[in-house]
Amino acid sequence: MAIERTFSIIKPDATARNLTGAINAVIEKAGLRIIGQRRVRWSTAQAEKFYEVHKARPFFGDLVRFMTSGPIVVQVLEGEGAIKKYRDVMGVTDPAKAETGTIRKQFAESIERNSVHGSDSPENAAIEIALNFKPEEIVG
Ligand code: 3AN
Repeated sequence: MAIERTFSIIKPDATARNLTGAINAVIEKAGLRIIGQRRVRWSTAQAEKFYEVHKARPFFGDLVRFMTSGPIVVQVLEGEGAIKKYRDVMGVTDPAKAETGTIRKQFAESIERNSVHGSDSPENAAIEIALNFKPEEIVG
């Protein structure tokens, strides 16, 4: 398995509950390295662009409102098979179905307020990283 980079977001439900450090501890314990990190607040336009693929879904409006409701922490994570590894560490979308020890099982409030995002493919990881980070902000 090759060294990969993936894009992560610590979502507003998690920053509101002061969980950035606790989530980063799970990430680092899993062997993923945080090589880029910035706390930001997205505009509606930024959230709509990021979640463009979900535009037709019934939850799109609520998702954009939620993702712009407070600060988020955007991250670049690096490690062996980082994309799948981080998806495993996050747990599935619905925290009620997530496995013990995953970030979503431990911290998520609901299917929408599910604490973290992680890229689902190498193509999307590259797109999402480029959308959120300048090359010089990533220090591997
Ligand atoms: P994941 O984040 O696990 O890859 P996606 O890409 O299917 O899940 O969904 C993107 C985001 O949209 C989720 N993280 C969640 O916040 C929200 N979402 C997904 N499905 C639902 C749903 N059925 N109801 C409300 N929000 C949802």
